Amino acid sequence: MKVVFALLLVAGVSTVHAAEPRVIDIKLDSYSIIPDSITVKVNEPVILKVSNAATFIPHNLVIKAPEAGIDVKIDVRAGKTGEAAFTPTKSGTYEMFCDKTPPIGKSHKDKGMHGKLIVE
Ligand SMILES: [Cu+2]
Repeated sequence: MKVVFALLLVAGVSTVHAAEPRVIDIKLDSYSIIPDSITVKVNEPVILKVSNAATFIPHNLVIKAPEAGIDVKIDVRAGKTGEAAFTPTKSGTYEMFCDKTPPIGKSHKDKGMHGKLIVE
């Protein structure tokens, strides 16, 4: 009897957690974001696992779309990995980029560190 109850409980819990976050791996390098386009769904929880493949240059990933429930800014030192979580609430195409800018020269974004997040 106890076993049956436990099984029902497990089934119930897995139904409640139907919206498991989708984990997406993103690689930052000097000077690219790979992949440079990711597609997610409205109301689908997302976890971005962001790794920095550079040897010593720090990078970050910025996606600013508060109107769509997305407000990401994650700094990742060379060789490290970080995570950012969000749940998009509105469809559209939003820019993602690295906002690092050296005192001299072009910003990382201008050097190629940009891409798009598509919410369907
Ligand atoms: Cu950068």
